[in-house]
Parts: sequence; structure tokens; C-alpha cells
Amino acid sequence: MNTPLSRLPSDPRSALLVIDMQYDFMPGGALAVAEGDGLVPLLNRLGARFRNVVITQDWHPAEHISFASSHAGRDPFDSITLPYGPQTLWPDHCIQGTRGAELHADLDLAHAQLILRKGCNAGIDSYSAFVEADRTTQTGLAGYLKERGIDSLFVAGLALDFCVAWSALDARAAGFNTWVIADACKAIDLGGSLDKAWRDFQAAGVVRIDSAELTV
Ligand code: VGL
Ligand code: ZN
Repeated sequence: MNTPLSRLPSDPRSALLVIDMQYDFMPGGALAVAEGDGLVPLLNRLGARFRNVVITQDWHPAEHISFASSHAGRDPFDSITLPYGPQTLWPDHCIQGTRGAELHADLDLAHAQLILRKGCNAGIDSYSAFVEADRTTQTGLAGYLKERGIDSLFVAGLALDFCVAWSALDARAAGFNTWVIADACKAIDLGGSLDKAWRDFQAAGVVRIDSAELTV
């Protein structure tokens, strides 16, 4: 779908939101996303065209509630119900201060103004860069962006069907014009999650775009 852009990457009101490009999501990592590392060169090229870049980092305390290891008798990728709703259980990943939580060293986005860490509350997951899984606790990102006059977000990174999806949907809900750069994301694809993400984007007005459609 070829959608005209109401904001260009170089516009000071636009930002690139680069989600969770961390070693634990790369091949060989604790929660590997196939070909996740292959996104690095494209993200570097895209980032260079944006005046504003925000990076997120999944940043869990040990014994985080989203880890299967925190729930006796449960395995990774099981789904359980927590007080705030359904929760997929994951292998231990992106533990604060570990190498797996570090951003890929080849990510070359030195001009990024903010690295936002999320999922820091032991008892609440946060796929979204904006609102935690209790759907109440704010990360502060919407306020940060709005105070800086940013109204349009281009979202990319990992994983398309989890942290990219929740971040893009919450961005839209917070009033931002929101694009997901399809070829600059990779998915986990668990139980139909990827198809659901595309349906949810369509319903919410999050626009799919390919990097080749982005002009300066
Ligand atoms: C993510 C599962 C658990 C992601 C983070 O970055 O998409 N997925 N934590
Ligand atoms: Zn996580």
C-alpha cells in the first residue's frame, strides 16, 4: 500500500523509534528473533535520515514476572493469567546489566537523544514503550515526545508482533501519526501473533510502510 506521508523523516516533528535491538533478541540470544541482526545496517541507514531517534531497551530485573522461571511448573511460551491480564511466559532475557540486554554494538545511532528502558517493574511486563502491561503505568515517553513537539513516529526493530506492535498501537492511541516500517522489523510469530499485529494496525490506523517509500 502506497500511503502519502504527512511527515517526512527529516522533519523535526518526526522521530524514528528503534525497538529492542538487543543481543538476547539476536540469533544465539536467549529469546532469539530469526534474522534480527540482519536489521542493523538498514536501521543505521534509516536512522541517519531522522533528526530525532529514540531507542528502547527491554530491561528486566532478575526474577521478572514475564519469565517462565519465575513460575513453578511453567515453561517458556506458556500463557498464564496475571492480575493485569494474560501474559506469555518467556525465557529469561534482557536482565538489567547483562550482555544480553546490551544494544547490538553495530547499531550506529549516536545521534539518538533518548534510550528508554522498559519492563523494569518486577511485577509488570511492558512490551510497549509507552504503557506497561497493566495498561495504566506510563513510561513517560508520550510526554517526552509531546514536550519536544514530535507528533509523528516511525517504528522499527524487534519484535514486530510484540514490542513493535504494542508500541505502535500505544503511540497511535496517544495521538501520534504512526507508521511501522515493515522491512525494518522481524517477528517472533507465536500462535498467530504476526497476523494479529497487522490486523490490529489496520484497525487502529497504524500505517504499514516499506523503507523504500521513505524519502528524505
Ligand atoms: C519482547 C517478548 C518479551 C520484544 C520483549 O522486544 O518484542 N518480546 N520481551
Ligand atoms: Zn521482555
